[in-house]
Amino acid sequence: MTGRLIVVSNRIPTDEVPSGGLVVAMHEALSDQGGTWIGAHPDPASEPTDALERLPAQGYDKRAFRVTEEERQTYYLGYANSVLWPLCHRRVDLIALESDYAEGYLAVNARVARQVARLAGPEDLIWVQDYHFFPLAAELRRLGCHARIGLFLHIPFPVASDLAALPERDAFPHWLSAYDLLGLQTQADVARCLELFRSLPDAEMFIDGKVKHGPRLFAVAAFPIGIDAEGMAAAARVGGGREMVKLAPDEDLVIGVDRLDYSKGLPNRLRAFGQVLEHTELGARRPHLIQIAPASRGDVPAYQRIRAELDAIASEVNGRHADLGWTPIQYINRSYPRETLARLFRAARIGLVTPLADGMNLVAKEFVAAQDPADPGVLVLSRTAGAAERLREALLVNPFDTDDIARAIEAGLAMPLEERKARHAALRAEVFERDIAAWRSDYLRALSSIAVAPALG
Ligand code: GDG
Repeated sequence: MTGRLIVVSNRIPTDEVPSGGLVVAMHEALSDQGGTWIGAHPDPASEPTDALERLPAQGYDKRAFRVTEEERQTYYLGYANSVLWPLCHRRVDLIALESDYAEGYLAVNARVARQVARLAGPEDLIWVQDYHFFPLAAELRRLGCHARIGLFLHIPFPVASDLAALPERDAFPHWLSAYDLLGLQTQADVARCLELFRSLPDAEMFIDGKVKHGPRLFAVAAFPIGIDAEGMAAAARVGGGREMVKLAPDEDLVIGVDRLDYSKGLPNRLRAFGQVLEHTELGARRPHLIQIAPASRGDVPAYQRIRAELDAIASEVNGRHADLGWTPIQYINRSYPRETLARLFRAARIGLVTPLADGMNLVAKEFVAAQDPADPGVLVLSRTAGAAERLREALLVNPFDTDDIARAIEAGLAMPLEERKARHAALRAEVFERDIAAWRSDYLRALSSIAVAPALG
């Protein structure tokens, strides 16, 4: 690969040892080949500044930009998480349109572009992460940057008709086509992206999958993100998960782990579990749900509402079904070390992953990697999660249909060992083969194979 790698992501680990799937992948890529990682400093700046601050890192260069408190409200909580996030997750009803959101988003992108442009040479590869930076490449091109620039979108590509709700709908395709490579999670995302460009009079599709839009030619492809499967399996093998949560011998653990987000389908999941309890015969093995849901984006009103809704459903189900010495749902709003999650996954009979919409969903893959192949648990997975495109041997459910989820939980609890092993073996092969290292090298190979070429005239 020629040129240096420059990664831009909103989140950047400020400590030397990174954790979390994406952060580990970026760290490994940069440790292998050197380069620079640019991300937002967790502390606000008193006023906007073009200077980047160096962060401690070994083997590569890590730099942070700061946003002001006002920009955190407009760029991050506002445009990124109250406009683009609901748009891409098919919740246009939750889009909050405030006049200063787009202004803040564009201002931060323009500033980060100036910072990146100062560092990037024409041979470098610029790898931009996620919806916080849709307009970054367009800003870089305006500054005369001809380097190869790729975007990887971690969340679903928006449905073309939903884009009508975006005030910047006309600019959106131009933001995208300023990239050389648009990496999406699934084939379904690629289809949605092509549908958008097909509807534009100034776009043309080529047989090799490239798209010409105005003067720009770019590629669109799926790169399903993976996990550090070996690492998860090793952490899970420590075992002792049942003891950790003091399960009674007649209890089967059902586990859910999600950021507390309205896209994750948590209300229907808890209701479906309540329905299962209605059908559980006295004296039978009892399912016990541990739902870990660390709060996120708590300053956004839609997140405050989902939190209140979940509190109410969990206490209603528990109030109805709890007994002396038994609480069926343990609903927890804090986060745990990855090692703890790994042991809980392995102890669980069922992993519940039922988002209404999700780019991929790493928890589904982590649950599979953590299982004991000789006695594996069952993955219940939304058809609407990106992960379902390739994890076909999970029990696939419609996350809008609580009866369907309840039936899958019951089927999972009753599933014979041989069927569990067969399904798990197929899922495991997929998760280990397409792990996070494969994702990174596939993407970077595709980006670096694009010829360095200025716009078609
Ligand atoms: C976005 C897209 C896409 C959760 N609670 C704890 C904890 N986690 C970890 C999980 C998992 C990660 O956070 C969450 O990843 P997901 O993929 O499930 O979801 P998003 O955060 O929405 O991620 C998604 C992803 O980007 C990558 O492209 O798959 O579709 O929405 O790794 O295990 N980790 C720890 N403690 C917790 O309590 N340590």
